[in-house]
Amino acid sequence: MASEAPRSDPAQDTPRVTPPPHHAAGLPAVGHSLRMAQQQMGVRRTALTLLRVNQKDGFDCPGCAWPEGDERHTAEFCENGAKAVAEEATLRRVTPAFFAEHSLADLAGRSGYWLGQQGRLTQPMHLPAGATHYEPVGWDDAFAIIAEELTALDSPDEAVFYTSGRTSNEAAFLYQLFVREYGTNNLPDCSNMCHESSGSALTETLGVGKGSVLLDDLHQADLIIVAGQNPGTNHPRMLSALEKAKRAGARIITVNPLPEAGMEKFKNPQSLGGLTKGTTLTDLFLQIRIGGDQALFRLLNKLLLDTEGAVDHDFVREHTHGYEDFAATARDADWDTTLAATGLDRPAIEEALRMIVASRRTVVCWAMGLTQHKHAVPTIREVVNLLLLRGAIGRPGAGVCPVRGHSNVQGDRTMGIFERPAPAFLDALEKEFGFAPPRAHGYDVVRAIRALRDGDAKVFLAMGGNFVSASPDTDVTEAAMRRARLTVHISTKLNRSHAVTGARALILPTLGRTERDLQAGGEQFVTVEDSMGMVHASRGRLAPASPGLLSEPAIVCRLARSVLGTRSAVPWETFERDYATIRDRIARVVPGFEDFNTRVAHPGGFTLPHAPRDERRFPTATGKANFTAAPVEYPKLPAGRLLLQTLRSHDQYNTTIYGLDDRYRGIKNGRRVVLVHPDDATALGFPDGSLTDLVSEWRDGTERRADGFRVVHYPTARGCAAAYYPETNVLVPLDATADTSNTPASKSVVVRLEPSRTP
Ligand SMILES: Nc1nc2c(c(=O)[nH]1)N[C@H]1C(S)=C(S)[C@@H](COP(=O)(O)OP(=O)(O)OC[C@H]3O[C@@H](n4cnc5c(=O)[nH]c(N)nc54)[C@H](O)[C@@H]3O)O[C@H]1N2
Ligand SMILES: Nc1nc2c(c(=O)[nH]1)N[C@H]1C(S)=C(S)[C@@H](COP(=O)(O)OP(=O)(O)OC[C@H]3O[C@@H](n4cnc5c(=O)[nH]c(N)nc54)[C@H](O)[C@@H]3O)O[C@H]1N2
Ligand SMILES: [Mo]
Repeated sequence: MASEAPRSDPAQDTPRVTPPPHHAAGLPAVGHSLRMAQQQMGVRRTALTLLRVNQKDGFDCPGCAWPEGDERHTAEFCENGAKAVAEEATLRRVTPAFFAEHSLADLAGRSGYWLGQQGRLTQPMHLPAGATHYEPVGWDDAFAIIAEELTALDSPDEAVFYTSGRTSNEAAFLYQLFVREYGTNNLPDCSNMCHESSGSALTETLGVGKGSVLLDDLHQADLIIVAGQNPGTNHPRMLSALEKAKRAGARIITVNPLPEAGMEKFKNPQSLGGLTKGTTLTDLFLQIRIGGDQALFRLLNKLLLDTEGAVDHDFVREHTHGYEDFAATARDADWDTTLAATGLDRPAIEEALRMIVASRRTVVCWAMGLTQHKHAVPTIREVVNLLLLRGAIGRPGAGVCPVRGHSNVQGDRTMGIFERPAPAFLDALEKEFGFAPPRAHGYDVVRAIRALRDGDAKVFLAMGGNFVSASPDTDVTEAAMRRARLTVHISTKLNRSHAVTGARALILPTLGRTERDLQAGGEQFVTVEDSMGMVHASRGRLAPASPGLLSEPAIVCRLARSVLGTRSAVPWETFERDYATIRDRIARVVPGFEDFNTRVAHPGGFTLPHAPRDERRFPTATGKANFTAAPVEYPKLPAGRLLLQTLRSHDQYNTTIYGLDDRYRGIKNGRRVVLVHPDDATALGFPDGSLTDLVSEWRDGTERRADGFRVVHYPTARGCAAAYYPETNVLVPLDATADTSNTPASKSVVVRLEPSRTP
């Protein structure tokens, strides 16, 4: 299979490589973000906009889901938050004239970077069947087209409704309400590709699929383990929390195949000290092989069991279930397997053990490095086992901390964006709105792609995101999308999903976080939930990018009226006029949101209840926190192969490319690079700077290819390689997913290097 997706602009993709720095942030970061922001927004708008980010009366940063503390700095954003804001608040515009000039074929031949650089969408656009160009369409006509296609389906289950993670609570609640009243649970979301493994593992073991720590817990921790995460780039404000914890005496273990600059040393741009010295964050760096984490945590658990006084037996007795089975299995863990799986040496693991035993309050943070593997769910369960042995759940300064990606991805799930909704949630919807929601489970992302591929789904609608670029197996996904009768995208910016369409397509442009949202009932605000279950208001101040935009809640309300007509039992017009009326309903349907409107009026918002954290109550099947004992797995590589992880550069937000540099890894002006350990690269015959094609091998014998990558000799763990997503999504087989969570295993792709066929 060869990819049809365009490569990044070859003329621009000429990587230059220098040794990576050993620290993150500080003054260069501030300068870099201001330059990018000013290119998009100009000087005055940059200043006005950035001062509103994450202030209590401002808007929630559309960057990541890291929480804001109670004391806010004047500039409570980071370099990458500033880039996310600039990307949205840009002064560049995509107008109907643009679409008249650029055919669909032209757009499909452009890189994602180019598409994003064209600016904000301004008008609804329609691609009629057989047309070569998108044409302007009125909002009412656009909704009528969707209604026509949805009504023509044999079953509501032939439609798929995707959600990305920036959508507000209000819009998400309305969206799932519309979709369920229409008649399906086909609500895949970006979470399916992201923290689904965390949700699966935590729900089963602790009874709540969310993190159990608050920001203050990190500040109070004795030990923080950061596994499979690159906060210097993806959650820069987390570094401030780690710095604060360190100042209070915490120690930090970093588990990662790559030495990431942010975790080495951090120069806080928001304190004078940060402009000079910087804090060394990591005390112990475990440079693990990709996919070795379950084995590592299993051995640590065995060693804890063997260490006098290391197990919190009172906690285990009172609050857990399954200890005996787990302990019997864990005692079988052996050094040889662990050293092979992890590539670590014995003294390093023994040092980690000493640090864990010495810590009363331990937090484990993780992100995509743990969630995107075949055995991701048992890996995260093993992390939970460790914390349970130590009694480190529901104790101040201790707990699980899955660090979420999109700024409201956690809130969207809380609002019911889920293909497998809990019966209690559906009961509450039914009681509140008087219709019977469908009970059968819907498609997640991977199943939705299969359904489109096989002709079982025919209409695809996306609330945000960039489905074709974010999903695995690009060629399969694009072919699946092209089989649809209608594809619809509610978006702020142009992306590849607008260029790879069904027979007909619609682009519905919407307001972003930064913009004022004026409805018939006056100026509105929306709410979001961060990675730690804090809910707060977000209020945009900028004038909308175009008078042709509608807000996400307004789009859902009008769409619902158009599709459901008089059949609907829901007061869509009232909801559109005044979002407080939506919050009143959320308060009655979603536990933890009682008195929503009153409590969200409080500056800074409120914290959702979390039974394990608040009262050491575990709403699991057994009523206790569950130990689990899965067999240890780790990727085994055929000779001459590498295990490729697909990850983010410093200049991107998922599929949105801000620029071609990855400053913290010393890479400039190019994205088609593959980082390989010098000894591995040399043994395979690839000198530094040589050109290679990446060929992924899947167990069914199929091969997938991405050509023209520059080999960069880089100090990653042996046997491992790293290259950027989404260029490498073409290599991730659709069927390569995590057990239980079905998350694409985009951090463990078996590849071989071949001398490049492209010049
Ligand atoms: N600026 C910016 N911010 C973002 C995003 C962005 O693209 N840009 N994306 C947002 C989203 S949606 C998300 S989900 C998060 C993602 O945040 P991260 O999870 O930090 O993102 P990745 O770039 O995928 O980095 C994965 C990290 O895990 C490590 N890793 C890979 N495999 C393994 C393994 O097997 N074991 C261990 N221990 N480590 C491993 C990699 O070396 C890397 O450091 O960031 C969010 N924030
Ligand atoms: N190989 C590989 N694949 C991966 C990953 C990986 O690590 N490796 N990571 C996975 C992860 S963690 C995630 S979360 C997914 C991300 O998948 P998605 O969430 O689908 O992708 P994004 O790139 O975040 O979506 C960007 C688009 O969202 C739209 N947008 C931005 N803001 C708004 C808004 O406020 N409203 C609306 N309606 N639209 C908006 C813009 O049009 C923009 O082009 O990708 C996954 N894919
Ligand atoms: Mo994510």
